[in-house]
Amino acid sequence: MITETIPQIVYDKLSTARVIAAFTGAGISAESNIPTFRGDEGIWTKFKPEELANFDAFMKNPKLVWEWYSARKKIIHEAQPNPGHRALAELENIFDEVIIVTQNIDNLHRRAGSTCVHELHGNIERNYCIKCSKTYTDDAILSGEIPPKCEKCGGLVRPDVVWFGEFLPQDEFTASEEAAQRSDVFFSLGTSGIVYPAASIPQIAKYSGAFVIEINPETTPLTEIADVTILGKTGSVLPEIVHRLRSIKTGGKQD
Ligand code: BJW
Ligand code: ZN
Repeated sequence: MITETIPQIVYDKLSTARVIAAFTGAGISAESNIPTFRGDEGIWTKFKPEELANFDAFMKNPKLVWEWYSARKKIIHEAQPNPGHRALAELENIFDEVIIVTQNIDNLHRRAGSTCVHELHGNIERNYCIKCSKTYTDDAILSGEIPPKCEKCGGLVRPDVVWFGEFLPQDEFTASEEAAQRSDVFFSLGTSGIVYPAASIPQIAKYSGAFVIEINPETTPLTEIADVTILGKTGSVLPEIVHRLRSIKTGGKQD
């Protein structure tokens, strides 16, 4: 079902659910003014992913890649969680278990208060040396020369994010697969659903029997497997769901 309003079945399924999983992409942070990747406003209309988001590009031109990441670190550092992030964090007060599986590198779910977050594509606030793996905070990196060099071995330091052609962190991916398998209701939120293997997570949820709810202003390849696609922004739709759900759980005393 594709709809612009929230159908009753969403509340019916949530009312009996115990384990909730939410798979998120750049769209959930768009309302925090962090640009998405694809689409008219996406950063990849201006920058080519093959020139910036892979290891060969980094080795060929570390300064260019680092300038791009430094600018994005600044935007993300200054961003605040929006009502969509906060509504997901709020779900922890309603359900036994809420697991966030995110493709985002911006840390906004944790900053909004979510306590169980699996990051499939890394975290832009972390950095590590490509030679000896020593880790660095942003404070240590952004105050020095660009591209940064490791103080221990002189190797190049890179942001701890997953580029094209690189493996996803195995433990995070396994935990995400398990969350998808165990969830009663699974949300797919603000993602184009075209980057693999991350995009296989909603499919695992669907084939494991979860009720899949997609929220996105546009349909995506994941619309095909979603039980309900709500065409809208996560920053408006999620708070509405949470508000109504709280009211149902408290027997209408909140309305
Ligand atoms: C809103 C909204 C609002 C807007 N509310 N919604 C051919 C076929 C299949 C696979 C491949 C292939 N060729 C290569 C591959 C593999 C490749 C891949 O999937 N490529 C496809 C793009 C074709 N994958 C990989 O390389 C992965 N690794 C891998 O496969 O390893 C195995 C391997 C190892 C060795 C050799 C070969 C294979 C790694 C993928 C890493 C992705 N990394 C990035 C960059 C992270 C770092 C950084 O940020 O700089 O991760 S790419 C980028 O895309 C980022 C995102 O996490 C990811 C997904 O994007 P997302 O989140 O979906 O954002 P958008 O912009 O696409 O969509 C936003 C959505 O929000 C839209 O739908 C809007 O409508 C919506 N929206 N406002 C709700 N308010
Ligand atoms: Zn080093």
